[in-house]
Amino acid sequence: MKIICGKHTLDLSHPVVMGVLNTTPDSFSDGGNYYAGGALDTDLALRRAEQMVREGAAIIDVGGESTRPGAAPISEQEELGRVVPVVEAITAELDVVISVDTSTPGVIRESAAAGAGLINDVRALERPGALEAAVATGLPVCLMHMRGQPDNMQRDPHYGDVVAEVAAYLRERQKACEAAGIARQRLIFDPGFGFGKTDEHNLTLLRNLSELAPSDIPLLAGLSRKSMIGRLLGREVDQRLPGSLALAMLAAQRGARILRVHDVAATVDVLRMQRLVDNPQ
Ligand code: 9MG
Repeated sequence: MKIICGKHTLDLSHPVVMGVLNTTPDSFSDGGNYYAGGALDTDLALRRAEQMVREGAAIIDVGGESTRPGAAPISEQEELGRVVPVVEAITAELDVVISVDTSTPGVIRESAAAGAGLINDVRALERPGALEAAVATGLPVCLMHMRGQPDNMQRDPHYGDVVAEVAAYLRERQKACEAAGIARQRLIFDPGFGFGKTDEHNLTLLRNLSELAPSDIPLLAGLSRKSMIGRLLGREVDQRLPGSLALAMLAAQRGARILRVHDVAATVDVLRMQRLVDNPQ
């Protein structure tokens, strides 16, 4: 299974790691890391991207708008200023697929022009103009399921059958994308762990991950350091590595082809061990 991301071809015959690079001042686990004197320092962000590539990340996911529960939206100008300079710097310096975590049409367009190879949209291209912007770039898109919006999504989420409802939503967004001109071969599905879901919803989705996408559409799973781990194990954000690694491996065993993580080196080791066990030479 391969996916063409601009000038790169991503081989998904085995699970790969997407390293998180949040250029927000306020993300839940790595917010503010690339700020100096109150301003975004592109060089600090580039150094972190470089480190993640050295550690084995196949994709760097650059995001300028926080999507943690309770986060408030920001203006397009603000988001452009947090994302595009970092995409330009990585494009100039590193040979890696750059994914842009955005729902904003202008950010989709300008990031693609700056060298991004993948659009990662937690709103599955539902923001007005996002679908058209994504079509125009020709890039692949990760369609994620979210119930509600970041500022209200964790207020008592309900489902009749969470697996069926998430799968149906992703299928419906697939059809909208195909009708607009984004081929099936350019789509990635993501159940959106923690986005309008209780811990039990998240666990049920993980148990049934392989049911959420047809076999030719790759699945992305983002579980790293999420608050579910904090609640289930009683761990603060900086104590969630073991829980994150266990969930990454469980997701890979259930069919995830892309793991979105903060701790790249450790996750790459876990996936390498899994591959050695599951694919004896
Ligand atoms: C931006 N972002 C935060 N969590 C995420 C997740 O679980 N999946 C995707 N695709 N993006 C996410």
